[in-house]
Amino acid sequence: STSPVKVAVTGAAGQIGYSLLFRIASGSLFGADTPVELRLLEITPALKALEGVVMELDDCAFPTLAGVEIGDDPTKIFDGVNFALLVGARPRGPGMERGDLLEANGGIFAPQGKALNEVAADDIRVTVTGNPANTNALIAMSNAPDIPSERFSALTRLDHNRAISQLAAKTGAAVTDITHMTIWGNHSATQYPDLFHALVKGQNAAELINDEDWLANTYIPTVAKRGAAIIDARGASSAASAASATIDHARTWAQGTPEGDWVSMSVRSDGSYGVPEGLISSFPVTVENGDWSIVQGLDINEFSRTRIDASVKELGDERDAVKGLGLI
Ligand code: NAX
Repeated sequence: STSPVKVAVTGAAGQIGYSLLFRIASGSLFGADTPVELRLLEITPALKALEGVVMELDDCAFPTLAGVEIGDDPTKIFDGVNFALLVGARPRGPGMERGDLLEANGGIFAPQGKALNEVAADDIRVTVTGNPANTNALIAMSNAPDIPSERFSALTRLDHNRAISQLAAKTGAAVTDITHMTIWGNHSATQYPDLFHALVKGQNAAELINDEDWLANTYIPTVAKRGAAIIDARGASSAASAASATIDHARTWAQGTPEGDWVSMSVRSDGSYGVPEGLISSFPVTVENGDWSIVQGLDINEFSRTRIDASVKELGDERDAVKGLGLI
């Protein structure tokens, strides 16, 4: 039998955690033949609630769940972990400025980066879901100098999945008919879902729809503001879909992209497509043998250029702000 994959989840007692843990434990991430050990990190006041979640995990009697450890000390919980899903973050409170938000999250992601650097397994792969995800990933990466920077990523797979779903609805296609979707930039309202390279049954999506007004004024805002629409409807932010996207992201990273397609991941820019080197920005990527590469050579038209640049500028501003705060 194979030894268990150790998966750390932070913010494990939160909404996303409540969906994510059961998916991982049931084998959705690594398959039915790979045992997993869960390492769950929470802040001290949430540990009691987390104990309740662990009782429910026990009660599922998942054959793939080899063990669960919980705690509030990242250097203990991250010890030997192969995957870290950093979900717990500080939400923006009333009257909180962006600088306060970045600082509060720096207080979480800088120490977590340091702890991963110290104790994680050599093959550690880190995915940041907690917002502001891209900049939190940048902070964690910058505080983990011994971990190769390509092992850090932020989640834009939920945006990617939303973009596929909205395009499928518009064209009457199945989600499985859609390939080559890309989210560029930041996981924020400035993100840019790109239909100029997406294909619907092999046909170029932008050409098929041939309606720039719909693209600019309906499609892009619907995808980018989907999170807010869900809060309006549900009275709580997206959780099950965010958990599902986190699974998709980590599974793709472990198992690779299908031949002839790509996915969106926020990863460290090497300067591709004019995105300044070092920013954690969303790109089209392929994954092979656990390593991602940014898809090269795509033509970027004027419509796309303006929108990619605007989102990347926001990432640059966030980087400057956390640099100013001494977090990176
Ligand atoms: P919840 O507030 O339900 O849960 C967050 C949990 O994190 C809480 O239990 C809290 O105690 C814990 N936490 C806080 N600080 C911690 C620390 N230092 N160490 C460990 N745990 C800590 O939020 P939830 O709805 O689960 O969302 C979690 C994060 O995901 C938020 O930042 C949210 O904005 C972000 N999202 C990101 C998405 C994406 O696509 N990248 C989409 C969904 C979601 O909005």
